[in-house]
Amino acid sequence: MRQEETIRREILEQRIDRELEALSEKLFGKKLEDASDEQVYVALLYLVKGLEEATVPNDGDKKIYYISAEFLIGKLLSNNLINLGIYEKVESVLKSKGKELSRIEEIEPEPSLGNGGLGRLAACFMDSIATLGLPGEGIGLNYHFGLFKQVFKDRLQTTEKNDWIEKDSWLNKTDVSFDVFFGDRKVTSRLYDIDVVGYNNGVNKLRLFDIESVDESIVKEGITFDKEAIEKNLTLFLYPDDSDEAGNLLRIYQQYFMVSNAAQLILMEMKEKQYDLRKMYDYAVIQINDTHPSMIIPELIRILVNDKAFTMDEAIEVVSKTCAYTNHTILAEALEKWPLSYLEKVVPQLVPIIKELSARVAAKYSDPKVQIIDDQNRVHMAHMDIHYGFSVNGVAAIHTEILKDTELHAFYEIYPEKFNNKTNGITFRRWLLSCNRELAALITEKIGTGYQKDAMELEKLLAFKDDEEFLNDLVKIKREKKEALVAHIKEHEGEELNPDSIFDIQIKRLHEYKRQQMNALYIIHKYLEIKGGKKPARPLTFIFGAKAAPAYVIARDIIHLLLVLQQIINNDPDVKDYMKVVMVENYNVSYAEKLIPACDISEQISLASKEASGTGNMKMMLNGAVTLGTADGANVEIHDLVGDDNIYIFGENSEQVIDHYAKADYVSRSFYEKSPVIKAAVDFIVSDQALAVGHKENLERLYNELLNKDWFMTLLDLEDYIATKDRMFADYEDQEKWKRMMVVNIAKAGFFSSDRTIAEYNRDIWKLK
Ligand code: CR6
Repeated sequence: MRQEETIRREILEQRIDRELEALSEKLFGKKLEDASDEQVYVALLYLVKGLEEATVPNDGDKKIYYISAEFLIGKLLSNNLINLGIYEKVESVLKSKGKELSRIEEIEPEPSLGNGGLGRLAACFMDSIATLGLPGEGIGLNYHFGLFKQVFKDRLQTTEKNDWIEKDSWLNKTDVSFDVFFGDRKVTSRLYDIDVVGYNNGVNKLRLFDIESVDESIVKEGITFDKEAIEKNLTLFLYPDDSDEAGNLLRIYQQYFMVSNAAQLILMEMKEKQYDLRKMYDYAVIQINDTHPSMIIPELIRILVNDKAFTMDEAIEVVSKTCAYTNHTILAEALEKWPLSYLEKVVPQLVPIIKELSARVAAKYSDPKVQIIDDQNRVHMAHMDIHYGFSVNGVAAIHTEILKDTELHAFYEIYPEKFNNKTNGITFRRWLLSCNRELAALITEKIGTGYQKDAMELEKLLAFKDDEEFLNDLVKIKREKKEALVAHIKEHEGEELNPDSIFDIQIKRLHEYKRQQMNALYIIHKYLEIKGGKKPARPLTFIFGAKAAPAYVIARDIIHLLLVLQQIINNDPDVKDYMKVVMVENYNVSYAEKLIPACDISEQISLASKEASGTGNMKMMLNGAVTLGTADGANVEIHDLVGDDNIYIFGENSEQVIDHYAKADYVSRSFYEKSPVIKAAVDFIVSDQALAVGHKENLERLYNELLNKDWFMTLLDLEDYIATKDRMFADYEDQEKWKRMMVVNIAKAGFFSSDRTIAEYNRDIWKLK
């Protein structure tokens, strides 16, 4: 089989040239060399799709269905060329026709099907499931405008629709269509598939449901639209604004649409294969990614009881043995609790089932903490998942421990056997082989290609820790990547950066717990120091990328502050040669692919206990950045792997933080009053200088929030953060030391391959052949 595969691929490689010519002729009536870059892109799209179709699908008796509201897949062309093993060949064929593959890659629009880490994780998992040859599918929705596109106006975040679907795209329209019934209406779905090709292995599918009646034209200014026109708006946006009831209902409509289609698809496939529904768990495992797909549980139970002659007991047993739940956060706000009255409006058919599930729990356990329906008639989706699924996993070691000891402790007491940890991972295909081809080539030159299949082999790099030539090559590549980023930022943001400066990068969703505001206070502190005559040893560049949820006011205020600082600092003749600040517009996967290889210092500074895992931390480490972080999420595991000498950990730990919450003894104002450094930085937010550039309303609100509330304890760790970051900048000047830290970080990153994560999911939860 494998040999056959290799021969087939070789023949295909020889034919790429001819096939591309033929496609160009057929599609555009032109020779490839005369085609425009846009046309070459389309020809490549069809070439790759044809090759994927010819690849053997992963098959087996049991299949994993990974249901998720988000799949942040990023652009697919270069990734798929790499996974098919034909990137170099295509590149050289194009070169011979005067075409540049890297320019053509830019033409592809980025699918806007996700929001942050959870969605990108789902995409990395799709890659690893296919690569490990496991039969599996992702199931989600085909949002036409996805998450919003971020546009800065007057130093404020504004939102526009992100129009990503083109006539020629990776989406394949299928003939699968289902009826989905809501209480008061019915919609008809249409399934679109995207092929997910593994690295030198079989293909799986990402299955995205849409509605036939969707109407893009109802979106008016920005991202506003009639939230009640479900037949038209259902698949327009990911996470529509939920600040009013209509928005909440729309989210429930979307979630039910997703799980109703998923259930029908799974049952259809089981029927086709003539599987015994009473042994559903032998053929299917459903991974519920966060709580958005939780209604799959009552929906499957409903179908089994109503249409398949199961008793309630039988249906509950079969479904509970099929479904597993992943928790991605301990933040209460992110754990969904739907008012029963909303569910009655949207999915009345599920309400009796949910009530029955809840009653069974109530009959057995009196603890209010474990109830599904609480005393305010809200349905706790995660609680339903835990009672009626067979596995509950956290996404990093410390996160799972916090779930067991604190957040979900009452559940852990009942079901200790259900709890397990699966530390997140990233696909090295996209986050090394594709985004940093030069580094991948250097690694291959030293240790061969084995690490591409077994990431733990990266440890072999440790043998080159004192190899001057290797260290210098490493630094050279970092420098080239910084130059490339400088050019990109110049073109897209209009800011001029210095590639000789230290690149300190914080890229992730904007949230107070992630503490971009603490980084901003550091920047103010540094600015004031330079104004006072204290120059840094080397210029510093602070780069941010982040979108704020449109309804999250303080998060938008923090973006405003960052843009105000960018304006002030980058235009101050006393300072701009020593430091610069850039907040990039519309941060997304494609931008991440440019930022991560150029990063020197990886900012992972969440309030300890709050970041379930983080995955950007892993991507930056793999690309030779050194982490500046709190003992939170996967930072803890990075620390364990690289040791004290190759990471900078600061701030209070999760036990101390959890203790502050328990005792309610954190008072931000006392930190402000105690420390002149903190006071000066915080006061700057509402100084005349800041107000001359920014908006009073936003800056004052943020200032007051920091002084009077500061729920995520920014000021708690600020002094330690400043001291640690300063020490890090000083250590950067010892380049012999820094280069070795880079090597250790790359060499120890193997553990964070999503191939390892998926192998663990399969070993402990899915148990596929
Ligand atoms: N925001 C966590 O916060 C984790 C990812 C993926 C998050 C983050 O620490 O790495 O999930 N949680 O597990 C949620 O989305 C609820 C995230 O992306």
